[in-house]
Amino acid sequence: MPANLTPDYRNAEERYKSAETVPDKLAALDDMLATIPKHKGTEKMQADIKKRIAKLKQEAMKRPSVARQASLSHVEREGAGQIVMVGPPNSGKSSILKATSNALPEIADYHGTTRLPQPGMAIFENVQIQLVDIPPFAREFLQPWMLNLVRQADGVLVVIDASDDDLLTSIEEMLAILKETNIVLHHPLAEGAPEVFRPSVVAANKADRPDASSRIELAREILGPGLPIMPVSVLDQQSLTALEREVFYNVLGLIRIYTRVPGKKADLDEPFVVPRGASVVEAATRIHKELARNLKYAKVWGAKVFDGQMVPRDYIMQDGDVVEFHQ
Ligand SMILES: Nc1nc2c(ncn2[C@@H]2O[C@H](COP(=O)(O)OP(=O)(O)O)[C@@H](O)[C@H]2O)c(=O)[nH]1
Ligand SMILES: [Mg+2]
Repeated sequence: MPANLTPDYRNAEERYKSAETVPDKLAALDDMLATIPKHKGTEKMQADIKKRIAKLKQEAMKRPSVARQASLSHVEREGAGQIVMVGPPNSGKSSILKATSNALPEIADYHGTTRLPQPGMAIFENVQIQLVDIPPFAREFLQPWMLNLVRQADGVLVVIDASDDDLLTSIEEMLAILKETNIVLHHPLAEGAPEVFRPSVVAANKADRPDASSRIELAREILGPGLPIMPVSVLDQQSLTALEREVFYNVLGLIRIYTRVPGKKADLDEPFVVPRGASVVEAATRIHKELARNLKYAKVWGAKVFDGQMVPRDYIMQDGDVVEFHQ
């Protein structure tokens, strides 16, 4: 054995091989580096260990949200709004999170891979929406903190599996759980909204699979008009973009506006996100309180006005409006 590896080193190496989490792997690699005999014969091995440490650290940086889990019942809100994903096992919640965001969730073809809330930022054009993946919304997996997250989030994305013959059974189970826990999911623009509800939409995922559309029709019947279904597939980018759009505009009820300094071009990469229905003065308040206080009028470039039209303080902002505030 040219390297003369010590039992301590071998022990650390064993721990590295069997480690399942990033922190465990990192700890084992650190021990390997500390215990490896330092001589010419192990130089390559030392370099290799350092490389693995650097790579893991970089990976860990890409998922800061996992490390920041202070308590399961609360996920710190980031971006324009927080959407929690609710659905039966295997419907593709983790896959949707992965396809729309920078998160690296575990995806496996067995039930209940996700045991912790797993947030990621979905990038819809130029805004970020936080998607939180949680364990399956089925009796077998249900935990109280999951309900708390659903109650606290800005909106709910229900993900059902359009390839599953037991689709209706799992929807019924989910609806029963919601009923028992007094959580009402409803689309904000759908008729018959109760006074208190969680703004929601349903994604029927795996729409690429055979017979998906007939299953979706059956699902529409049990979910009713209050919870409209959007067919999606993680294999179809357009369907995911349409879903993000729906979540941003309708579930979260948000629009994007851009500001412009007189004589300069608007920065169309830096939207301000404001609630749908916000007036010029309300939008100004969100951007800067001082700005709103001294606001006299604004000039707006957008779909409902002619270019640079002077509008009063109570003009209702439209998505994509460019606004120049005047004091
Ligand atoms: N054909 C197809 N398979 C999908 C789609 N979305 C997810 N899957 C597969 O369905 C399985 C379960 O997905 P996963 O994201 O782990 O489901 P989760 O339990 O809801 O998180 C995995 O094998 C995925 O590859 C989809 O849109 N189309
Ligand atoms: Mg999952």
